[in-house]
Amino acid sequence: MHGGLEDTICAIATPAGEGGIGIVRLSGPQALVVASQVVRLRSGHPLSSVSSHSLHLADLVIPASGKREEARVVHKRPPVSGLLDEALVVYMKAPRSFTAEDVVEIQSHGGALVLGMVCTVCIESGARMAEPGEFTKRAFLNGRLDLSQAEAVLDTIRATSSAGLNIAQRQLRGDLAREVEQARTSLLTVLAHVEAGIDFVGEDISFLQRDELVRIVGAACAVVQKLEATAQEGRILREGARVVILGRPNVGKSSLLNRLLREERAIVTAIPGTTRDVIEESIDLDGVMIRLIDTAGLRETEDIVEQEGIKRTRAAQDEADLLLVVMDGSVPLTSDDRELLSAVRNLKHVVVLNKADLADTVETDSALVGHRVYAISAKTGLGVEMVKSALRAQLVSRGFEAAESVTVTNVRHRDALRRAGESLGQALESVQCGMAGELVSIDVRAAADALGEITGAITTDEILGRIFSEFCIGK
Ligand SMILES: Nc1nc2c(ncn2[C@@H]2O[C@H](COP(=O)(O)OP(=O)(O)OP(=O)(O)O)[C@@H](O)[C@H]2O)c(=O)[nH]1
Ligand SMILES: [Mg+2]
Repeated sequence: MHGGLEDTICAIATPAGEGGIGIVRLSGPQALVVASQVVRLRSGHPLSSVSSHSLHLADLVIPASGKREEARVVHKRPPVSGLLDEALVVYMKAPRSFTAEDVVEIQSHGGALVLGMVCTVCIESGARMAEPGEFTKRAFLNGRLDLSQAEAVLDTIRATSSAGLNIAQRQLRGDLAREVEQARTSLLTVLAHVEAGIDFVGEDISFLQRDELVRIVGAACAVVQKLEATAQEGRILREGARVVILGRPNVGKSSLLNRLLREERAIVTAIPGTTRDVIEESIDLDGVMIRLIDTAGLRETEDIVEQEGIKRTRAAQDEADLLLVVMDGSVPLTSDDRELLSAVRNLKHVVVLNKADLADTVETDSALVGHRVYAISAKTGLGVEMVKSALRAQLVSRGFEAAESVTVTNVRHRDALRRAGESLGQALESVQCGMAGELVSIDVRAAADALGEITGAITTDEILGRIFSEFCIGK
């Protein structure tokens, strides 16, 4: 990313395409000066005279100044001079803005041409085009957000379920950062003591220190492990869970998919081997997004197309967060059913005995002992709500809804937590084995640094580049 904080940056902050309104955002020391080129307040006052955080009606104009001739041009030059649009304009004085810099937002009608022209004039007046995520990056660099909060901005924009949104909002409010920072601060205190001990006493840690050290490092370790343990579920809440529907042919897998989706998405026939390809659709289970994957029925077959389908079933199965195993409950279990039951025994799964509207002959079969079994009818809808609750409960077992709980959703955070946990485990072991303070402090330092990566207390341009390049321009 080029350019420092002294630049004034500009971008269209609303999505591309037509919209009722569109917003051009300016941030940086020259925001007011630049915006003044394109904004003429209806009140007749100069833009620089308005009070912060108030909205003003204005005309947007192309200025006649010669400045434009020498300027850098990014957008196409506007073909006409004069009036562009009418707009509402707000000035947010530093540091009370998203970036903690002077910000001007120009809300015009949401036409691509108008917004592009407003940007062009701003750029010709001294601003430069913002890089992807640069507004949020500035909020971070200016200390308005820590790194985990900056990432929560993106999670909020991309949230696909209410649960995911809820977690992103808690992270944006600093819940994760607070827990991580607390643990890191306690480790830094330990480090200061241990290092002082090394410098001044010139020998190992005293016994008293040792107890205290074990206590503090142990507490930090517990926090790290607690957070890390939420990551599996966190990923599901953020990205959705992959639930693969498995079973032998003709048991009603596609019928169940259709029933759960409440639409006739997959073809259903009485002919075994109907589904050949993998069919994937999303449903929202009470705030949790689930990708439901219907597959080709598992059996030995000579049919090349069906063989390929079964290959895809196996591949989908490997990437599943949960298996929804379907059996025909109106007939005795077959050897294929039994084989499948034992294959999924140690995987996360739910078993449904379908066609309960016909007869329920197998519910007492000993092969089902130890499995979570639901008798249902995809045809009538009987028991389907129970299956939905069971799926949700299997996927998100923890009380993540509780206001005080913090859930880790980000792979980068999980990785940092894992490294911190490993270093802390190592440190505890070294203390208990009576190792020298120097050795202990190396691991404690590594853990503190790993935690610092989460909040951005420890960071590199490379990490920042990677995080913010995922954002769109204007965010
Ligand atoms: N009576 C009854 N019939 C059902 C039920 N569910 C499915 N069927 C019937 O069972 C047959 C097979 O249903 P599908 O949903 O195509 O089964 P499938 O498991 O997807 O089959 P393949 O794609 O061939 O593996 C169809 O004739 C359905 O109408 C049910 O709950 N009750
Ligand atoms: Mg099918």
